[in-house]
Amino acid sequence: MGLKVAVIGATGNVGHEMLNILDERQFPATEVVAIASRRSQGKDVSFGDKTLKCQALENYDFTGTDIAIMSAGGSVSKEWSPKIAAKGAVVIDNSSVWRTDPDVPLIVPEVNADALAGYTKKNIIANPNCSTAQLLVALKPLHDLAQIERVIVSTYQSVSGTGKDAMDELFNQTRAVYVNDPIERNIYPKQIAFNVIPHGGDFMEDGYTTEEWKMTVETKKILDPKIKLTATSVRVPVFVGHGEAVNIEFAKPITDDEARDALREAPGILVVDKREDGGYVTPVECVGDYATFVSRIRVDPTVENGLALWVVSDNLRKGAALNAVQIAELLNTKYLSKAA
Ligand code: 11C
Repeated sequence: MGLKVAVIGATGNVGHEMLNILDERQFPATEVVAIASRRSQGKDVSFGDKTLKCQALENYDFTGTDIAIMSAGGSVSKEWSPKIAAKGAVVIDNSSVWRTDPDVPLIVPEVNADALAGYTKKNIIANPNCSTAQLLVALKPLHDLAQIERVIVSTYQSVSGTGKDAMDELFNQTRAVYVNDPIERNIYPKQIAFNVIPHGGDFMEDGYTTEEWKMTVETKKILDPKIKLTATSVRVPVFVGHGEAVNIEFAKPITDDEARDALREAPGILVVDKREDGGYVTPVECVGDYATFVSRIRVDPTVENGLALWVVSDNLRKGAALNAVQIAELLNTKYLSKAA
């Protein structure tokens, strides 16, 4: 017997990919239910070759639901995850509200699958921020090899990380530049078309943004609390696919060849690293893919035991929907399997 799965936030960018990925990976569900806000009740969403009608979160009875995969934002999750969990469904939540809760495992299956066992405390599992998920898939095999001490990350984050309205803003501003119309801004504080904005999330007192802070605390919780990480999050005029320039300092010596070999063997990674024009992966090439791509692997000679690399992945997939579905798969095979 399979599972009953609810996808909450089914009309959003990530919800759409969750439904696609559940179908693509043939998740063993007997029933998949699409759930959205009351405003989207009755709206059609695609699930493989089927169409699902969205049901309103407020009216839906979660009794009998096994897994609720949620991407509906922090305030909805804060209110609804405990209510859904109390009905017996395990919630896999894509927002940031549960990630630092010590009673909620924060999981990247390729990195810390064993931590999933702790989900029974609240019946809630957190999915990391998109920029953290792809980074940690790449850091894990290198940490196993030579023990990471410090990481410096600069992100190149696509506008789909902000949501559908931000994708429209990039499209409309780009068009406006070409036809010489006034540039309208509703989502970002500065023009995003033909520009980059060194700001993701909200500003904190120390000058970092929440987007940068999340990478630090999530890396500590998922991979190793001893790792020091500093990030600069930058929004770029790309629709889908987050890039990251990463500098890593290790406790032990490591060569670029050793790093490349370890990354090639690691789950979820594709190494594309030819030292020639175009011998690396860019965001547009990773759209729709499951992999985290690693390119430009080289020694950083400015520190002892240093490496520099480029990491890119589909932020709506490994950064959100795919990671959530992988957690659901792990939950099913290790803890919930109803197989006869
Ligand atoms: C972005 N990473 O690209 C964000 C989106 O904490 O899940 C997801 C924010 C989060 O803007």
